[in-house]
Amino acid sequence: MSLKLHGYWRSSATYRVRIAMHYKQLDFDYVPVHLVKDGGEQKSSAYSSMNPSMLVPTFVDDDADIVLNQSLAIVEYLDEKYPDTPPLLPSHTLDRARIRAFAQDIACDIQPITNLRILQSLQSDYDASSEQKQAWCVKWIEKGFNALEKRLATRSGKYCYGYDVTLADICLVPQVYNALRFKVDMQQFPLIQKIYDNCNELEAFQKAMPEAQIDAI
Ligand SMILES: N[C@@H](CCC(=O)N[C@@H](CS)C(=O)NCC(=O)O)C(=O)O
Repeated sequence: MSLKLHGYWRSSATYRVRIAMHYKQLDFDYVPVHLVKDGGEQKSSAYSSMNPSMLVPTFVDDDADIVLNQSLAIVEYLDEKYPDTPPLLPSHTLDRARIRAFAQDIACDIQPITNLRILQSLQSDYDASSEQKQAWCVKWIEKGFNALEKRLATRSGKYCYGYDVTLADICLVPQVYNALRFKVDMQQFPLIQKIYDNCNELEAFQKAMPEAQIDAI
């Protein structure tokens, strides 16, 4: 198959792209990259020669000789490349900017500080315990979610931005999945929880769930 997504079942950045690809009903091969086994396959020479950032996901289109990293860039590329599929960004400039800002609140300001290599560094460089690492994640996710909950109070409908699925939902759902893993008390965030539940009723979100992937353990 020409389209490939290299990723890891529990990686929230990979999860974003999986949702987008299923939502757009694109055929693709999912290629697992184990982030922990043998020190992490993302650091292998085979993977890092394709993606020197040594992070997942990496999107590959063999037919077009395209290799892309960064989940938001990949999703926006797919949105533009396949205009006959359901859009993930609206046509109105200001709406697009607001949705990108919401997505970046998650992808730039929450997820990166709770990423695997940050947690590994907290442990190896600062001797952080498992409890301290978990507390770190809960702290930054809650801080981010407090802001998102306020934003949703002004603009959400069934989904983050009105009644259509957008890039914002594609970022929110994997971040909530992470929050649940780290045992964040979601009762504090009723709108986020409601949108998470609404999205997960859709087939594309179900197909993209970590537990539905071939590398899930
Ligand atoms: N900003 C990147 C983030 C990529 C990222 O952080 N990926 C994580 C998994 S969600 C990863 O590969 N971690 C491996 C590591 O930390 O060594 C994107 O959106 O694609």
